[in-house]
Amino acid sequence: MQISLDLLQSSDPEVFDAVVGEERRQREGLELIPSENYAFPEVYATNGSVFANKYAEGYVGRRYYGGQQFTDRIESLAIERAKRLFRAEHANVQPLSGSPMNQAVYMACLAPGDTVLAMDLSHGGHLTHGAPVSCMGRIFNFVRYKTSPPDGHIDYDAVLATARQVRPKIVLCGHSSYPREVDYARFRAIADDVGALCMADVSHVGGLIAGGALKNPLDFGFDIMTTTTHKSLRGPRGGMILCKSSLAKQIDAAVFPGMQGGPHMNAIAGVAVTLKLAAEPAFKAYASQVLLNARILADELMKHGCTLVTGGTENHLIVIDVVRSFNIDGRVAENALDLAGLTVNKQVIPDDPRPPLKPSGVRLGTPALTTRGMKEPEMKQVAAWMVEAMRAPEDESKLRAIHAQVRELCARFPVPGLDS
Ligand code: DSN
Repeated sequence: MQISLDLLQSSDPEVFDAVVGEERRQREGLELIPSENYAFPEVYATNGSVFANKYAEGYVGRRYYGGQQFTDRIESLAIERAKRLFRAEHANVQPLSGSPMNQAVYMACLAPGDTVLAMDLSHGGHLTHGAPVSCMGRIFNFVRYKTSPPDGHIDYDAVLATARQVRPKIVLCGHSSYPREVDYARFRAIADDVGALCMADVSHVGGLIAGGALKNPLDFGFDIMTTTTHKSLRGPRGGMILCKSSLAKQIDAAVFPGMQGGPHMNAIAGVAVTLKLAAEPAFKAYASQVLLNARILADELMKHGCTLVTGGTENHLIVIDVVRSFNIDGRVAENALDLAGLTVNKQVIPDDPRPPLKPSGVRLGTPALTTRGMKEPEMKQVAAWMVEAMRAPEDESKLRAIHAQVRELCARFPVPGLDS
């Protein structure tokens, strides 16, 4: 089956134009949002495959619709590959994305009103870790731990003290803007101390764990690990829950029929192929290079005078305090960088006095640049461009001149699947 974009162009030119425009934007700009990446080219094939047509409520061998010979085959492949790659006793590959994935864990393991100890959103946690604006934040009692000055790292003694005070049912670690490695042994010990389940949401770093560049919480006896599949892992949009066998039944029941109906089988086919590719030696090299690139980018930014949250990075992401560094807010920085072809996102910093749409920081990372094959020299150049742009956020001609140089760099580093 080979459906070309020509058909879309003739039947819906408006949608076609948006697709082509987005493709150009991704090809001709530097994608620095740390949760974004370029999927493995094989994923475009599975996403657009006939599996998109198929309903498959239920699980392998226990479905509510007929015609499941091939859906069962790909879901089994995805499950077995996930278990092998992450050394997990059980895997559920059906969550549609990160939010339903974490919601299913809460619904499986908690009763309404139960307490979860999780990282504060502005300190690097995530919306689905019980932010008051989220539905889960209204159903369960999320108590938040924070990072501590002066270094901005997690204060594990404080986490233990809070755990002893609030007696959570789940101790949750995992972050979307915390640039440091997590001490999983400490989190496991804290959960044991208060008799809680220990859960890690490694959505951002799932690919780096798969590639062996960062530690795997499951090696430290965690009960549950969740990860999205489309960030550092380079798969289709989706989520995955890995857990101990003792929790398998309740987790599966919470995903289906608890939270979801039909799984997206085209995404599960993409997860299966992604997990095969992520087990290959080339992906190990990729994961290490993501970390090396992030360290170099952070060091260069600091050499140019930038203030970074926690003073650097140990993973793939960096948070710049742009108020301190350039006396501009995160929205101004994001817009200026966008014009220069450098895509980042505005970001709140710990206990940010500013509102979320005009916060004090920007967040960036190296997974997508590394997918294009960029290395140390390119990181130095990117840091220089970023600083130049943020020093002159109103200077449109300078920003456009930077973008012209960005385009030249991009032309030398094709996007797998788009340019080759
Ligand atoms: N939106 C993702 C991120 O940027 O971290 C997580 O939901």
